[in-house]
Amino acid sequence: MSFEYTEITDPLYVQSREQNREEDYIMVRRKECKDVPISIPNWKPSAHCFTTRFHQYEKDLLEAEVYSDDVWVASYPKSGTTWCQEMVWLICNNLNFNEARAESLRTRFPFLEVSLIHDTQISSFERVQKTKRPRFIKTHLPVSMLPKSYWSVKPKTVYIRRNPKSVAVSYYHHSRGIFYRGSMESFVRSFMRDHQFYSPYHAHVIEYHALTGCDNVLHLSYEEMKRDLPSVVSKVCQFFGKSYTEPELQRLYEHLSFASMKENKACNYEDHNAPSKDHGCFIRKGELDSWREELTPDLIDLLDRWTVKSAPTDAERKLFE
Ligand code: PPS
Repeated sequence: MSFEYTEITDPLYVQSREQNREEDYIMVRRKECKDVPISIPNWKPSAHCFTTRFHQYEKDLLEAEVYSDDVWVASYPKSGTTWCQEMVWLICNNLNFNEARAESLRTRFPFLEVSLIHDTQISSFERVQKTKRPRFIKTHLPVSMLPKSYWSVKPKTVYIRRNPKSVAVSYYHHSRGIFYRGSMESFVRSFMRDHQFYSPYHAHVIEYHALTGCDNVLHLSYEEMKRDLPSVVSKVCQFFGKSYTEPELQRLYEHLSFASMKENKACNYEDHNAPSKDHGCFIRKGELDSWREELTPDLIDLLDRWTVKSAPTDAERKLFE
């Protein structure tokens, strides 16, 4: 077995799972990970939160084929993945707005490991395998769990991060809309104890930023997309060797605006796996700091202290501003 599994015995999780109808989570850790080029001294892969479903897909995940013309978008959940995917897909596809509106992002940009999260008709690994090249692949996997051949092929990858307070709030609404029955406070506390899917959050972000010799990875943040979309688009165009006229770019900015994406069914995941409308649409609020209104001062303080503890260096801490 390439992974080790540890049951979560934390009484807070056990109690919360019963009260809040949480999933049966388990911590999964890649045992050996010599293939990941990382600059963290004495690095050991973290254990990440998944469900026991993971057992079934261990091999599919590690042995998944990776091609040099793949385009990957990676992130911790709720970090602006969908927004980033739509931008990347359009930039790489000659701004084909017609196809982008006609075909769901789910089909254009499949989610590699979604079968780890919920039942799918066919395995998502198989589906991605069969996708016509060049493939566009979404993943929330941490670096230690990327397929083995990722590290020899090194396909172009855009990693997007978002500040922990916004992620916490967005993740709460997303989970609440699907299965979670607890309060914002219980959710945030369990997020800080790494008991939400894909956690720990900080290690996810820090590890992607500590990769060495990986000029195939472009790092972006939700915050910079919000503050200055044109400069992010320019970086992404340069990364993929693309250039567009000013009127074309104006159309792209408009297409990627929150108002436009909220109305765009191809990006809205308006199906059974989307959060229920009570907790907002998938494309919900799209703000930089709506956490100020949604989190209590105590939770804000706890989240800030958690970041200070989990990101010990100044450079690391900067990733979470
Ligand atoms: S997921 O489920 O992990 O793939 O979610 P993800 O796409 O990473 O994150 C969803 C949040 O991104 C916001 N979003 C946007 N914000 C601004 N502008 C645009 N165009 C946009 N598109 C998506 C979305 O609203 C979610 O954030 P919150 O804070 O919940 O609104």
